Amino acid sequence: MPNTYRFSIGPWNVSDGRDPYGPATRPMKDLPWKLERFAAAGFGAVMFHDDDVVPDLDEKRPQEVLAEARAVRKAVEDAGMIVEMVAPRLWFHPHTNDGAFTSNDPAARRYAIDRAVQAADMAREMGTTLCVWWLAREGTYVREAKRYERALDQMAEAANAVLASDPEIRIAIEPKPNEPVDVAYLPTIGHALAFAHLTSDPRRVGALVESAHAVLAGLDPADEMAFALAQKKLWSVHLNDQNGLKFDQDKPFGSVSLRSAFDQVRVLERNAYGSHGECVALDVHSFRPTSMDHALDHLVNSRSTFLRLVEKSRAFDEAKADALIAACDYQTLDQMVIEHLLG
Ligand code: GLO
Ligand code: MG
Repeated sequence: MPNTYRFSIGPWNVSDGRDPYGPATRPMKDLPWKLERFAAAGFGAVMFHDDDVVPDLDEKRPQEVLAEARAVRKAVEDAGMIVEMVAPRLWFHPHTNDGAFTSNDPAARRYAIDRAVQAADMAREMGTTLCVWWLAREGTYVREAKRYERALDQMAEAANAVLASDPEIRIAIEPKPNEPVDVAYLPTIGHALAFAHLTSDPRRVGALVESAHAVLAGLDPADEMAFALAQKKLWSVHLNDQNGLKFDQDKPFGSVSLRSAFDQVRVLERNAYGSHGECVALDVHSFRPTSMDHALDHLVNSRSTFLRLVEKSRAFDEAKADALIAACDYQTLDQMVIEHLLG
């Protein structure tokens, strides 16, 4: 049976266009506006940061936070979608200036653990067992300011607190090698999956591969996916694209390297990705000059490129490719892939 895919997007993927060098270029829209358009555009799932669900959650009591989370779940489900995951935003609050789980300030570390546990509570309340951890500030600007071994213990302590809070909760680590930190502690899928074994329940600590982050690490996104898939630990993907080693670009899927996008789709297809409920999430951003009339185009276009590449993947002449591989005729194989994508 061919795979069918469920696509997931997040409220932050429709932004007001501000960047570190300039102000908004579009109006900021609220969550109801976004959910209505996500559903109308045919997306099946929504991913959330904890404070996308409940703004100002630090000022609210735990029961209030969960009640608001239930209301957002209802809005998502009423619109015909599901909640894919909840991610604690551990990089905005003053307590996370020096890192969250690995801050040198014990009060800040406590804050980060409490917030990660609360995000897990919210996930359960919203009908998902998946928490995504993009460990934005777990790394260093000044290497001598921290000890890597201690940081690993601190991150494991945080993971253990979340795992202990609910027997079904799972953590998918989204590695990224740099930005905002200079050097991240968990830069690749290999690091993330090895880290899982430092926690109290390695089976419940897996990974999310973001295409752009793999490129920033100098790695092949398809290989990063294959590595996690081989261990049944690819619990989500953030498909997008990235033009070389510079700031994180979150370009539309396939917009830089169609061939790399094809290889990513091919590995997902080959491994029946999605058959255990995993979503194809698109972590893409609009180009800054984009107008409101085109506010969702980067998402719709990325999905359409993905689906076209699924067709390309299914139509790829595997027998012919196998014969070329057996003959070690990689020159012809290379051109066969190019012709297939051009065709
Ligand atoms: C940034 C990340 C970020 C995460 C999101 C979910 O580089 O890709 O967008 O995916 O915060 O945790
Ligand atoms: Mg991402």
